[in-house]
Amino acid sequence: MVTSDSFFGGAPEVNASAPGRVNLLGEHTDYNDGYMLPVATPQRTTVALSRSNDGHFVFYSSTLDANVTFAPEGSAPSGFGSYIEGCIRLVEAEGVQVPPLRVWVSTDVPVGSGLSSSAALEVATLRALRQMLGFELDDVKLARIAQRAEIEFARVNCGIMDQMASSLADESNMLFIDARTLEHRLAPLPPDAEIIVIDSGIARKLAGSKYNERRAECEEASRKLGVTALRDVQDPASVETLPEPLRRRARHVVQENLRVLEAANGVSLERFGELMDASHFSLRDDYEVSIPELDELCALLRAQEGVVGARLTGAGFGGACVALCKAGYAQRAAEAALNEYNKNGRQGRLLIPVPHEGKENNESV
Ligand code: NG1
Repeated sequence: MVTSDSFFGGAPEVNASAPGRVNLLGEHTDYNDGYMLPVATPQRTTVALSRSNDGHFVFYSSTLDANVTFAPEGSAPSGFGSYIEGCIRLVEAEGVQVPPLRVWVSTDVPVGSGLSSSAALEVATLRALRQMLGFELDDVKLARIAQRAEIEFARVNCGIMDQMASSLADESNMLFIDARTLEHRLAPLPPDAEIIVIDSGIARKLAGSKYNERRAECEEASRKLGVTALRDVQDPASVETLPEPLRRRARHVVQENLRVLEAANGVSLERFGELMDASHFSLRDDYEVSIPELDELCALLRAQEGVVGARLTGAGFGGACVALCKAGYAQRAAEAALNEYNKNGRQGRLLIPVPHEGKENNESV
């Protein structure tokens, strides 16, 4: 592994960082122009930059111990370099001259667990570029460019939630986001709340193809209902006229938006938990993006003292579960749920609260 000091031969010109995100409520709503409530993760991605003196772009990821080098007229191969190159090319498209750079990346946001390590990389890269080159870029525009980098360069057809959260959320408040207008505001977590996130250890194999299938179903449901997007459905009962499976897909999105709006206005911890449970059951039964392992993990979390609600978080088909509990209960509840879940050789691991340094993630259980 190459340290930042040895990569740059001293200190870099600039250093910036950005968090991952965990979505508490509002799943599969962003591409339906709807609402969501993510918080920032304590884990962050750091990007350091200096001008390159050999005329080439050189990217190094200390997490992957991987290198990418290309000439200014060339491009990065697919992989972590394409997210960084995407940010650079889109900043150039805004009229900013970007010189060849050396870029050093390091992250403790878990990759592939649904905490948006890609958005953290994009947002940290754009923050570092803004700091080095001194151009004007507000945090919402920054999130939009980060999303375009993901869609156009990493070829992932994502909504705007991840980049908005990484750019604007913090750890102690939820960020209410309206995906259509990009209006956003910080909303306090319910009083005395603590967050648990556990990776199920199941890779999100079908996430890509099924994600696109769900998006297409939502678009078809909107067409049949005569609305621009499911966010525009005024009468929740109107979705009941749709043919299956569109009826259940649309019902999830419409009800999920209502849950977010209720939670964003301030509810008790217990009510927030009920809304999370309802979200999970809707994702499982109506949206059909859960798997038995996520259902089991959520049930185990719900059974622990102090836990008020649990749901899958992210696209589904694997990845992580998020739970909310009373302050002071998170560590014990997470460890007990994980212990039970990991019987029979499963590879679940604690992501939040962040396991103590020096320990393997699941050594604490
Ligand atoms: P995850 O599964 O956390 O990557 C994906 C989308 C989000 C959103 C959620 C479902 C990507 C990169 N992100 O999140 O925009 O649509 O699913 O709510 O695909």
